[in-house]
Amino acid sequence: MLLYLGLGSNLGQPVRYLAAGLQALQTLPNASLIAVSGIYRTEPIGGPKQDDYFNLAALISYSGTLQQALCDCQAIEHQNQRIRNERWGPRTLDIDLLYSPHELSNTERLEVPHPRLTERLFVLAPLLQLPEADRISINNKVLKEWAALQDAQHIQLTPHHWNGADIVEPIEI
Ligand code: PH2
Ligand code: MG
Ligand code: MG
Repeated sequence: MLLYLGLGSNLGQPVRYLAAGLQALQTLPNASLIAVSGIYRTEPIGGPKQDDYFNLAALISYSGTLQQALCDCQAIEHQNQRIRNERWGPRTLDIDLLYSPHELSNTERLEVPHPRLTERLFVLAPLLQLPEADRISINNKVLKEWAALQDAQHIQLTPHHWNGADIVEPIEI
């Protein structure tokens, strides 16, 4: 199945954690990384006062169920010193299952589409850079329409990008 993921980090060296997350996804035997968005620096939404986040979205092809994908993503979070404490608190690495074209989950442990996907510009902006994402419709609105409804949430595209193996900054010459 195709699966859109949202990655976020705001502790330690966030860009390094995002890169480690993508590298771990690449290494999963039952997943392949199809596309990675740009990397955004974003104002924290919810939770305590905390540092800015770095967010990106990725599209993977996954052979398994959504529940298995959740287990795989949580294992990667765990390998990256993710400690679960306060809701919406700071974290080294968060990997959220955002959307899958043919799959739904509505259990207490896992909701796909992600229940807050339509409210968060830090998710919508990177997601909209991925293949076919402009065709995703949730509650009768396409993602661009949801993005237009957001209050100004401060987000900024960084010069960092995924080069297929790592997140790098362009070198000025
Ligand atoms: N994640 C949260 C809570 N708030 N804010 C930003 N900007 N980016 C996030 O990834 C984020 C957040 C909980 O997962
Ligand atoms: Mg999250
Ligand atoms: Mg999460």
